[in-house]
Amino acid sequence: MSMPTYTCDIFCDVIDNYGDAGICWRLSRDLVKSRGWSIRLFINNLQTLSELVPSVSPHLASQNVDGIEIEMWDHSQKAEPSQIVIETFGCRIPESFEKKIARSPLKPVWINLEYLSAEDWIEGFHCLPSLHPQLGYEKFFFYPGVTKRTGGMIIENDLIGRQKDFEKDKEKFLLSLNADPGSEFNFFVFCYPYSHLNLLKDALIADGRPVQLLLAAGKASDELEKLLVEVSTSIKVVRLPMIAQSHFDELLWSCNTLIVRGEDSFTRAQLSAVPFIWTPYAQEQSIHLGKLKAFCEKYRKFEPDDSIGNLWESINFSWNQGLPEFVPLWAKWRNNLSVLEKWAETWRNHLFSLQSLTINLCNFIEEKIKSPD
Ligand code: TRH
Repeated sequence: MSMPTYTCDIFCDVIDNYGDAGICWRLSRDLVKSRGWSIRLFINNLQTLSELVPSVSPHLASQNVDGIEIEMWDHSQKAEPSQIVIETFGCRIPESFEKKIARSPLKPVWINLEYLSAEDWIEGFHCLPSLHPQLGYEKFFFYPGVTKRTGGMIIENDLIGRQKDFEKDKEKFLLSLNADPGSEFNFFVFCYPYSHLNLLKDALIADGRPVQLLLAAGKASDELEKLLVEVSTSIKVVRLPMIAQSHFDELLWSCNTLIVRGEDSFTRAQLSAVPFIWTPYAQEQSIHLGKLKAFCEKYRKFEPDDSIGNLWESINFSWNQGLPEFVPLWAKWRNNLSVLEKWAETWRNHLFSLQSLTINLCNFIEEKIKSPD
């Protein structure tokens, strides 16, 4: 049965870092690839997008890459809305465009795609409409999440097949990064410059087992590398270039443990089934720790052994709060890697049972198109 295809505008306001552009691009790609939708991406920072997608030019205000029409944000002033308009992460789309949505003969379905959270309250808000105060037009909130009553996460159809196929290319991939393919423990680190890097250094030294650190491009890795310069030879440091987003999963699949951050690398870590430690984006009043706690509660339901659950929880909190327990916990983490791997796999199966956010979002939108009220 062929699926209906639609035209769709996605608005991306890059606030900082890579997550906003990263998620908008991932969604755009998946809607084109799996649904054949025509996507027009309005974005206000081509530089950031071009770092994730090297075939994007940071200088071309209009361009088509991988079947996606990319337009500078301001071009929306002269554009008419598509059948579907997705604003991301509560970015306020230009008022003139909002007015055009309300007037459009296409009666666009207007979605606000929110940030991922494991907090319970999002279930109550997922798919709820909100009426624009002046225009009286409905916008629907769509929440990515980790439970059945949320939108789930973007899971590409070919993800598992790609991961299986990658096994045979792993050695070549690691060599291409100047990493040793024979290393017994590959540890990917992607965190923030304000992360507690000294603790990580102390933990690696105290543990003493050989480790190959694959350090993501960026300032945090510059700092960590400096800290590790005169440290024992059991720690091999590999500085990575910015890897194209299309190969980011391969990097994760090459590792035994990951430190990831924000939203998109956090979701990809979960989908890789490689044990991970999460660095949520720091927010005022420690809101991010509440998000970590909420995730932890959901995640722990999939691990029957409380001592392993405690290990995950305490290593994540000590990492994010800069507590010295992180150091002995790291050794414990390595000792329990196979159990952590099994747990990560069980969790991934759970995420698959929620279906891809792309499917859930498309089903929701198609329903709205069929029966608008
Ligand atoms: O860059 P981030 O910290 O983004 C964050 C979060 O989205 C956060 O929720 C938001 O509020 C804040 O930005 C403004 O982390 P995140 O979400 O993991 O995004 C990183 C993206 O970069 C992701 O798509 C993976 C990609 N990436 C690569 O493609 N190659 C690389 O080499 C690296 C290091 C990252």
